[in-house]
Amino acid sequence: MTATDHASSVDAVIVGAGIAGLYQLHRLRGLGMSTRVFETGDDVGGTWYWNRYPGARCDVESMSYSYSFSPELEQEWEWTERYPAQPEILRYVSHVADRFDLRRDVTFRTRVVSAAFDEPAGRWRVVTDTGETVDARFLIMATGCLSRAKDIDIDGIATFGGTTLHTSRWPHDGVDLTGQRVAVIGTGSSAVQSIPIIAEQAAELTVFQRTPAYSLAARNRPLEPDEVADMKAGYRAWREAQRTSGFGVPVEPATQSALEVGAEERTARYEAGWRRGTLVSILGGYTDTLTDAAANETAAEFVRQKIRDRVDDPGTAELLCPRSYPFGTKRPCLDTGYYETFNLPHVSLVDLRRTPLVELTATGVRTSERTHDVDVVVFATGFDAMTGALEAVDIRGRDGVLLREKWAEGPRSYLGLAVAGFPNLFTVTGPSSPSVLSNMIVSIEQHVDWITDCLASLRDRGVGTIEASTAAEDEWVAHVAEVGGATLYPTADSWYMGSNVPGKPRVFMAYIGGVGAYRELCDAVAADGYRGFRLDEVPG
Ligand code: N01
Repeated sequence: MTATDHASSVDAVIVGAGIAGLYQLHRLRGLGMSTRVFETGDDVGGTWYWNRYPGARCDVESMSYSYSFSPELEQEWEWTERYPAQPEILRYVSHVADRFDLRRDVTFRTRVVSAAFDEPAGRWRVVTDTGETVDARFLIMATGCLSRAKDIDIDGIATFGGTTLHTSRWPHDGVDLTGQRVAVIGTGSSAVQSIPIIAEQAAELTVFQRTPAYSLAARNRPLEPDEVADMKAGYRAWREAQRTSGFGVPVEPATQSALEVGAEERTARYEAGWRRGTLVSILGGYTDTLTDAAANETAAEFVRQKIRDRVDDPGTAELLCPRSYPFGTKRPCLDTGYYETFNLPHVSLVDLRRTPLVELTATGVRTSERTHDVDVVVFATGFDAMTGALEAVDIRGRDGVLLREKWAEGPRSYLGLAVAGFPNLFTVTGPSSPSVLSNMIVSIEQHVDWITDCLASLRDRGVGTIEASTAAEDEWVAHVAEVGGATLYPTADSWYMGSNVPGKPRVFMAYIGGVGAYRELCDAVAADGYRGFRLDEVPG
């Protein structure tokens, strides 16, 4: 226990003890700030605490998807696989919490339900579901981009007599599906990873697909001691390259349009990308894959051919081939044996575009064609991404304005870090920052470092409140839309666009200007005396 454990007045409240919240706590401790962290789960880990479905694994390589702030931590932690599985990531986060003694400032099993800015005092009043009220000068939301499951918009769930599971809330003790007839609804990353493992156990597996994914073979494997040693020897340069890259993953920058080379040369390049087995290895092959529909189609068709090569039945292969949106504009997946699973005799695919899902019945899943009787339904139906976890908290800024209402037409934020009318509120990897379009840990560290430097600077200058101006926010929102509008992203119905959640405004919610360029912009804002922010002295 420390002095801040039960303090009801602190310098900062952090919401969430995932990768972002823990690092923010560590940095604020470095400033000597009293801090309380509230976390709904009963331990650290955030996304990786909750998403325990079979096969859950990161699709960024482990040695890149890890904190860079401590060279000692980097050297002592041993990743075992190229792409880390959820239990290994959770062990890592837990190790970090132990190593930096972070748990003592975290209140677990506690959800922040509301936060209101007290204007005269210049402080946030934060209320939890355990009835505690804490007041804090700064409120830092580290609630994650994909942490709030979207409400399941399927009728009849209460009628179903079997077991229902959601990939993002998988029981901690696991589930034995041996001998069961299982339905999986959805074919995004969570489904693509879990389906091969579920198929190993289930007696029958039926996959209900509305929109096929573009999935690439992950080529996961154990890490070799030599490559780990090489990476560790060159870690500083690698981290620097991550920070200045486009997606937080260093790649050789493309120099040519996909359309200015011949088909043979293009296929050879895609093939090389395919063999590397990373999310960006095909997408990053040419300059215009994400901006020109014809260029994109060359990559999309390459990936479709790989799907056909992996699936025995030509009809099933065609159903699994995405056609309704450009490659990369919904987040692509990395898989281990996903398409091959459909070659198994007990696995079948239902095309919900042809026979829409009507409802769950007492015995199974009813489509417009028939009822599929099952024992278990797995919802892999995704998240209310980017804004969902922030809007779930009743956050009220100046004049009692509710964040959720301010964002009714889509999120408005300055740099994805701060919101006009909400002084001293920071959103780590908030909407309109690179966040989900990057290696999340690179973007988390960049935001946390920026926020920490900002708070240190405010303290040095005797500043009590910092608030984004409406003009700076408007300009940033327009810039994010302009940069996004120059790409193919807005042409897809994706969770990037909010269009997976009925009624959610259709807005491209991430900044595609690139991790390196964005960092420079944020640093320039700070160097310019926090341009676009209003700074006021401590009230009273
Ligand atoms: O969710 P999703 P996810 N009836 O939204 C379908 C990250 N992640 O949990 O596309 C029928 O991608 C929906 O169909 P449609 C990663 O960023 C990372 O899989 O809306 N189907 C879709 O197929 C990822 O992108 C990792 O037509 C319904 C699926 O459900 C993000 O999290 C692993 C439906 C949802 O796919 C989200 O992934 C896992 C309905 N009513 C996740 N509602 C790694 O690091 C939804 N669907 C590897």
